[in-house]
Amino acid sequence: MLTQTVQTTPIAGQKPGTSGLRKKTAVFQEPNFLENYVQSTFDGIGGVTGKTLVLGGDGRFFNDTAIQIILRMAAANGAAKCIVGQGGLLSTPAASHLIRLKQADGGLILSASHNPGGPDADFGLKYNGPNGGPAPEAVTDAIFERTKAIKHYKICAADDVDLATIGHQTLGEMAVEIVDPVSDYAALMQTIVDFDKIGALFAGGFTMCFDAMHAVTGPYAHAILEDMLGAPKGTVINGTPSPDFGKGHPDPNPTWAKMLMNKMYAPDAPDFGAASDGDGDRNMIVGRGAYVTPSDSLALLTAHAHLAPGYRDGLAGVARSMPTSRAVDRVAESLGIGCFETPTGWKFFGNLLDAGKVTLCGEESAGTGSDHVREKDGLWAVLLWLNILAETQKSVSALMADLWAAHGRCYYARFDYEAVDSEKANAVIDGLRSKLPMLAGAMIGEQQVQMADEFSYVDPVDRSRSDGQGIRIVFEGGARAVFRLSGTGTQGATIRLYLEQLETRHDRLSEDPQKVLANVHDAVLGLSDLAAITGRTAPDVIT
Ligand code: VG1
Ligand code: CO
Repeated sequence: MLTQTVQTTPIAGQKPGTSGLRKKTAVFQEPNFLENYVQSTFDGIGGVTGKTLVLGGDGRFFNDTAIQIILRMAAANGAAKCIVGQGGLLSTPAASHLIRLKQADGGLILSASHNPGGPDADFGLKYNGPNGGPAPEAVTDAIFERTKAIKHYKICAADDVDLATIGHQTLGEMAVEIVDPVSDYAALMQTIVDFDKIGALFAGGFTMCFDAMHAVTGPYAHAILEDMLGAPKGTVINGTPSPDFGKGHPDPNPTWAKMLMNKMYAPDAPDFGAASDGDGDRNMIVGRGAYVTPSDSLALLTAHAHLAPGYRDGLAGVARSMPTSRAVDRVAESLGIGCFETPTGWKFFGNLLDAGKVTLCGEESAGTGSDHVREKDGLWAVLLWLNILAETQKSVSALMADLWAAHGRCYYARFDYEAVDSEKANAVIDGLRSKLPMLAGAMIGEQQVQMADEFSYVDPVDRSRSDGQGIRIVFEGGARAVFRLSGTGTQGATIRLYLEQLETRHDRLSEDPQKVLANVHDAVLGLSDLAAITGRTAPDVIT
């Protein structure tokens, strides 16, 4: 096998964001771009000589080509072994599990998650460490530094690896094992939730629709929901992964999962609906005529997790990202367990999970997970919901009504202003930052500010510090607003505005969220000058 050292020039400014590096596909396809970033990753983690890596992606356009390049580079860099999902497929949680199960040294996940795929859309690459979780900031910083200095990369000349056939092969000196992407993950799920109970639920006529959105969870959902749990064929829709996600936007929210929403709000709606994103780490939960916000879903799972075998002994604690609503805080308090508030992005949960401080964690962006892997896990959340539905024999809307009656309801919405000129987006945040010192105690519209700051996080385990994690404004009376810039977009900047309003009055628990949030919305939008600075009068997406 011929190993080549190819001279190259640094790639400017390729900083991994909230979840790895995300770019337009065409950028990843530029000569040497992927190679430079992969070599920077290998260098940034101290080389891959003798290491075992897990490799797989969500099946989007360029997935297969990129995997062959990465395999040839891993071999040239002296890796001992690569474990690859058959067909190049691995959901993000399944990759996290494989890293842990096989005690690999890390893994590379090819995905731009919920971003669309295709030649004109997005691609991404993420490195996960030996604990199965997204690289912490110290590692992504090291990778970023290498992208600025890289002068050559190593690759070998070899035929393509046969990704279709399960079993063992070699690429030069490197071993390659092609594994079934689903079986180990499915076996893990059987240790966490009660498959017999859920099977009995389906046998009793319970109906469900799972929208895989033409993305990676299709094969997982067909195998687990239909084949193992006995849900009727057709329960899973859009279940074949496609390189451009059927020209869709594989983001499980009411805007993009329209097909599922229409089914769930129709007169003959199934009992339960769910969807997952491009790489299978997100989930959307919807009952018959009842959409559940991700923040509420985290609170509900926290309240009832002990009903599933994997959590029978209770939870050590929970964690949520800062913009996620404080619904879970209220449940955690009633359970007498700790509740941690972290910056956005799953990498911040890793240390808490590793240290055994938390068992469940989640984000407002449809991410929920537990200590079974080190990523958020879409299908796991769906299965835990099913376990709870089977145990309680209640509907989704009845479970939510009970939760709100017990803890109050945190009305919640997120407004996204996408593809904003980066300078203008920064100006909005800078403007808010400059107003922070004057805000405490001030009246904004009809609302009095209790506390306003820019969120900083000190990791309770390794004391690492992350600044600039979003502007938060907390009001007297249970309202809160958060402004932050997205770290996953590929075009300009995305401003996210997160709004929350707690309601504990029992006769006000079924209001229209937008109406309840109108007050805090108008107050903070005025304060931010967002419309004046960006020229945007309405968000692109509300979730
Ligand atoms: C978004 C979400 C964040 C999530 C991240 C990765 O990040 O807000 O909660 O962890 O996507 O999710 P940002 O920086 O754009 O707000 V995934 O499913 O794309 O890996
Ligand atoms: Co995702």
